[in-house]
Amino acid sequence: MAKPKDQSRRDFFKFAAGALVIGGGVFFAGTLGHTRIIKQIQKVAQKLPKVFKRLPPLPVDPAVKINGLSPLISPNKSFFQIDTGGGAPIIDPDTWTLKIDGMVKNPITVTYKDLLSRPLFELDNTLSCVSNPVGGLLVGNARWIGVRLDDLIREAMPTARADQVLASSDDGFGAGFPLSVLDGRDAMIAIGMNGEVLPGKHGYPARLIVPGLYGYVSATKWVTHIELTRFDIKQGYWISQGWSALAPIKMESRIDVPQQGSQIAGGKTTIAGVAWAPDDGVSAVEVQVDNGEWVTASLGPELAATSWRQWWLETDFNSGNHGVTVRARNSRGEVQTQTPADVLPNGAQGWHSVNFSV
Ligand SMILES: Nc1nc2c(c(=O)[nH]1)N[C@H]1C(S)=C(S)[C@@H](COP(=O)(O)O)O[C@H]1N2
Ligand SMILES: [Mo]
Repeated sequence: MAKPKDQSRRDFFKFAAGALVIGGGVFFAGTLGHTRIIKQIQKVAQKLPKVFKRLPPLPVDPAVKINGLSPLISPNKSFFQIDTGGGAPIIDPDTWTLKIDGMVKNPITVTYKDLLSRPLFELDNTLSCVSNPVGGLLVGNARWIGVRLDDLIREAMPTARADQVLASSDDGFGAGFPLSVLDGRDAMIAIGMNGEVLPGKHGYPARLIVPGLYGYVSATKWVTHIELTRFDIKQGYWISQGWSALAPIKMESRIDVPQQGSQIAGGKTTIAGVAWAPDDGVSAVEVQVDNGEWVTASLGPELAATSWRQWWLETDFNSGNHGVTVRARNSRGEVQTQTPADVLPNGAQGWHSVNFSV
């Protein structure tokens, strides 16, 4: 899969980051000291250059008016974080390189400066972890800034044998997806996130973002190597542990408010949350209150088909116990799958419900 680990360096990072690895390889943020080192490195790093292809400014966020609703854009500082361990490595952008090789006719190596001098574009994209349970918080929406991945791969000229793009970092992580996924969608090597230089914990100096795919098969942070290879030869980090090699993000919807088990005041109540259906986009969200008829919710702005949408519905509740369920529809009219599925092997599915009392 990935390159051999440099153990002494890894140990240093573990020490520096006060690493804490908890079940399933989920890593929780490093200590202040570590964050400070990363910040110092980022300070000397270049500011983000002009973006070649800007998106229109963000619309007014409905979350400003709806208490408890997820913001349209997840802030960098609270964006969910998943690492196999070790936390953010300390990478000097002046010596960092990204190699693209393997089954290619023209292997290339790019520096951070090379990346910054290419045409940068913005992408509104929801990233989900495959380990996100129905109703879970391991999903976030950001305006990413980067260079087109398909352009770079094209320059490397993959041979006919290659069927996988396998991207790895020096800490032993690797994530692979079909070469055929580069079908014109806006996959990128990201160097910016929500108007800032990519934060250390989210992959500084560069990471991959591939719209429509779960992070473990696509979103390699601190990426240093992209190898064109074959699925029947090599696979990403999580694949040998029972997770699917192919992993498109499933259509899901989540209720943010009211929260499960909460007690709310009676009268007019806003039920609200987010829904995502990568590739096709969310075209409708429906809400069922106390096993009644499904009611169509109001929808927030659609930044892109690959971006989540906020939804909300005002309802009157009398005192007592209540239950609410949500489901999304994509632009092809398909309804989010009701049959529950566990996160293993390729992502949770099912309708999110909450119970609360008035
Ligand atoms: N180098 C590296 N990249 C990685 C991972 C990792 O453990 N190491 N985790 C992946 C997984 S499982 C997910 S869901 C996303 C999460 O990205 P985030 O931490 O920026 O939210 O990063 C992906 N990229
Ligand atoms: Mo993940």
